[in-house]
Amino acid sequence: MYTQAMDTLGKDAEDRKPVRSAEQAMLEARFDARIDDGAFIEAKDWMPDHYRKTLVRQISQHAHSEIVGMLPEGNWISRAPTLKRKAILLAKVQDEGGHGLYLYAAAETLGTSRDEMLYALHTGKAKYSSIFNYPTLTWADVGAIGWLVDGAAIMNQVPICRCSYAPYARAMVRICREESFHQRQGFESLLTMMQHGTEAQKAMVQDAVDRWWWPSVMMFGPPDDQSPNSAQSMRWGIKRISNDELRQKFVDAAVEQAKVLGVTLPDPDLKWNEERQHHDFGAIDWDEFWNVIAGNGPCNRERIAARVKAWDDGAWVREAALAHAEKQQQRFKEAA
Ligand code: FAQ
Repeated sequence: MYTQAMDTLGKDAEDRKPVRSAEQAMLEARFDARIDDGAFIEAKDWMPDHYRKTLVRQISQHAHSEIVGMLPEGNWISRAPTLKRKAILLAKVQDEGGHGLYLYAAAETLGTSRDEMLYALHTGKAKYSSIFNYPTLTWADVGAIGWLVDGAAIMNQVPICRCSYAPYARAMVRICREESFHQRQGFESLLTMMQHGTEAQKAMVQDAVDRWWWPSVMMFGPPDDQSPNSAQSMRWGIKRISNDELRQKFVDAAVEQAKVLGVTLPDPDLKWNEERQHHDFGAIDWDEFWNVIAGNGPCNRERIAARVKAWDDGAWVREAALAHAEKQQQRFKEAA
C-alpha cells in the first residue's frame, strides 16, 4: 500500500510536507544507512530527489567554474614571456577545459543534459566561482592564480575525492592531481620572479598577490553560519569539510608559502594564534563577495559574453558532428 498521492496539507509549515509512502521512507532509511556506512552511491542507485538536485547544482557550478576559469589565464597565452611559460600555460588552460568536461559528464549521469546546464550558465541562472570575475592585469596574475586560486581549489577539492557520489568522486581524483601541478607551476613562476627578477617584476608579483588574496579567501563560500547548503551536504557526505575550516587550512598553508616567496599577504590582522594553533585573519568583505555573485563583479558580463560567443561560434561544429553521426548511423543501418 502506497500513500504518496495523499494530500495532507495542513496549516503549519511542518504539516505542509507531503506524507512519504512507506516504500519511500524505507528507501530513504536504506540510503541514509549507506551514507552512514561510508558507501559510495552510483548513478543507477536510488537516491532522494534533493540529493540529486544538490549534486547537479554543485557539480554543474563546479564545471562552469572550470570553463569560465579558462578565460582569465587564456588572456595571457599569446603574451607569455617565454616559450616554456607559454607551453605550461597552454597545458594548464587545456586541463581546466578537460576538468569542465569530466564534471559535465558526472552531472549528466544524474539526468541533466549538458545543453540544459550550459543554457543555465549562458542565461545567468547558474553560478560559477566568484574568483573568475576578477581581471588578469599583468603576467604575475597568472602566477598568483596558480599559487592562490589553484591552491584554494585543491584545498576545497581534495575532500571531494571522498564525496558520496562516486562519479563525482572519481572525476575529482584526476582533477586534483592536475590541480596540484597547476598550483606548483604558479608558485614556481612567482618564485622565479621574486628570486631572479628586477625590482619592477618583484613589485608586480606583490601587486598581483595584493589583488588576488582576498578573492581567494572568499572562494570557499560564505561563513558556515550563513551557508544554507552546508548542513545537508555534510550530512550526505557531499561536502566533507566546512567552508570555514577549509578557509582556515588555506590561510595557514599560504602564510608559510608567502614567507618562502618573500611576499606580504595584504592583511594587517593576520597573525599566529598560539591558543588556536591557527592564524587569525582580518574581516572578509562579504558585501563584495555577494555583489560579485549577483553578477556585478569587475568582469561578470565580459565572462558570460565570452562563453555565449564561444557557444554561438561553435554551432557549426555541433551541427557538423550531428550530421556526421546521422550519416554513420544510416550507413550502419544499410549495411545491417
Ligand atoms: N562563488 O551554502 P553554500 C577552480 C554560492 S574550480 C560563487 O556554502 P555550497 C579550478 C553557493 O553556490 C572553483 N558562488 O554553498 C580552477 C550557494 O548558492 P546556490 C570552483 C558561491 O554549495 C582554478 C550560496 O553561495 N570549485 O577554481 C561561492 O554548500 C584556476 C551559498 O553557499 C567548486 O565549485 C563562490 N566562491 O558550498 C579553474 C568546488 N561560494 O547554489 C581555472 C565544488 C558559495 O545555493 C583556474 N563546490 N557560493 O544558489 C563546492 O565545494 C561548494 O559548492 C562551495 C559552496 C564550497 C563552492
